[in-house]
Amino acid sequence: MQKQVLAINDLSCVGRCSLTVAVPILSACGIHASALPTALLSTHTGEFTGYTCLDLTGEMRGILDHFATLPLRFDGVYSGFLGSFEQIELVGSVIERYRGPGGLTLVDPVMADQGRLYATYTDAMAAEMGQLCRLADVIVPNLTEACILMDAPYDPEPDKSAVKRLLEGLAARYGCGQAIITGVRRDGLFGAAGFCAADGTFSYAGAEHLSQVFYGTGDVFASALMGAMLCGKSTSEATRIAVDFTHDAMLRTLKNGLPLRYGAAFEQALPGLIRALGL
Ligand code: PXL
Repeated sequence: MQKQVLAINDLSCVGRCSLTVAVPILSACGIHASALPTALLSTHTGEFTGYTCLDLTGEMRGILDHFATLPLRFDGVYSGFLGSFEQIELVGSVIERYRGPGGLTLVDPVMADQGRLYATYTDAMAAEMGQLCRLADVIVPNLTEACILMDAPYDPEPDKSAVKRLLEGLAARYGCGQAIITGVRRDGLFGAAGFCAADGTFSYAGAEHLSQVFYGTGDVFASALMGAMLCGKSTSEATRIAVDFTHDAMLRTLKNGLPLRYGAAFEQALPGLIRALGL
């Protein structure tokens, strides 16, 4: 039967990130994608000024009340950027309400990068994000977020054993079956390191490091990872597929001379993702 996923993220009208990335990528994976928008912005917040932003926490409650009247079943819930403490709590209740046996909950604890919490994030919100991670089957923090979640000092280039310790620590502390840390360098490559608690395996998938700053690539990666996992791929297979897809999207953006602030041109990389999934 076709799988159905609820993607909880903001809707930035212009600039590929959050919902404008999650919905098409999940659809390409053959999944019925539904959306719960957390905020409506004219653009994403990187490299744009003067953008509009409407918080939708109140509307989310109304949407969820309506959902409660429908015979809805989600095989997966995927959450990304959340704007307030209250919203993180609300997403926790959505996950508890909708996660079913055999379902997959993926939490991307978007809250920090480059060793620092984002300006909109308080320590209380970061702690609440930790609570949300406890409800997840899969978490995909970047290296900064992984260190915050583990109360560990930030090290931008941890060695192999430090990454393993972080991964095992995350899975143990937050009770997640799978932890994948993004933005990990290894042997001159840039990619993601994963741990699957069920079989105790570690994996790494990297690609050539691109020095340019892209926006929304974390969302491209997490969406493809979610799609691949729902298609039955293991932690290591799904991580490899998502890294290759994200890298392909970034390369296409550069090759076509497209402005980076509008995000990575993942659209023409979708056929490759579909092939990698064997669909
Ligand atoms: O994850 C990327 C992203 C999502 N949502 C908003 C953003 C960004 C990146 O800048 O600004 C609103």
